[in-house]
Amino acid sequence: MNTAYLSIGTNMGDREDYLTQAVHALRTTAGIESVETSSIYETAPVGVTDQADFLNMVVRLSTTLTPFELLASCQWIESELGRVRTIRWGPRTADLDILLYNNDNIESETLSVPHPRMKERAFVLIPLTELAPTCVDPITGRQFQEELAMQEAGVVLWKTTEGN
Ligand code: A4P
Ligand code: MG
Repeated sequence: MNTAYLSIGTNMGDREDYLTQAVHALRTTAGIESVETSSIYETAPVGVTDQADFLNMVVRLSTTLTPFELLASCQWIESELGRVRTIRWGPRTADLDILLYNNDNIESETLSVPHPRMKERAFVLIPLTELAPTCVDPITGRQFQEELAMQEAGVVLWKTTEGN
């Protein structure tokens, strides 16, 4: 069994209902065995800032799906929930992104895991660390909690020196 974390975001229509529907769709997807949910957070838009506030949450899955199968399931759920892809980073009924898949590091045309922008985003890190306080970034080996604390303090890791 594999463990994956997804971020779900929505800023159109009945936002809570879209989150409920997305979680329900995940729970009824073949190959997804369990779905645990963070709290729901209301968040200011990042990227294109001239749009409505989002509701965001993170879910933890136990799954037999491969990362690419999971991506296909997320995209299917997005389309079922009526998402129309128009503006990148623009309004959406539901956006499901894969944050982490075990400790895998995947770099392909269609899939990057860990999600490349997750560490800069409090709307991801706060629900993620609520659900998984000791979760570690598979690339840096640091806890996401530390990343969040640094971000909140306006401190950016510039270079590691390995103590020498
Ligand atoms: N893709 C690559 N890696 C992944 C991954 N780990 N998970 C590819 C999911 N998809 C991944 O995504 C574009 C392509 O990314 C897909 O075809 C897939 O093959 P998309 O969902 O079609 O487009 P998008 O979501 O508009 O773009 P992107 O780059 O995923 O946007 P972001 O970075 O996710 O930003 N502000 C707040 N407060 N809350 C939000 O939830 N979300 C965004 C979206 C911007 N601002 C936000 C929020
Ligand atoms: Mg996306």
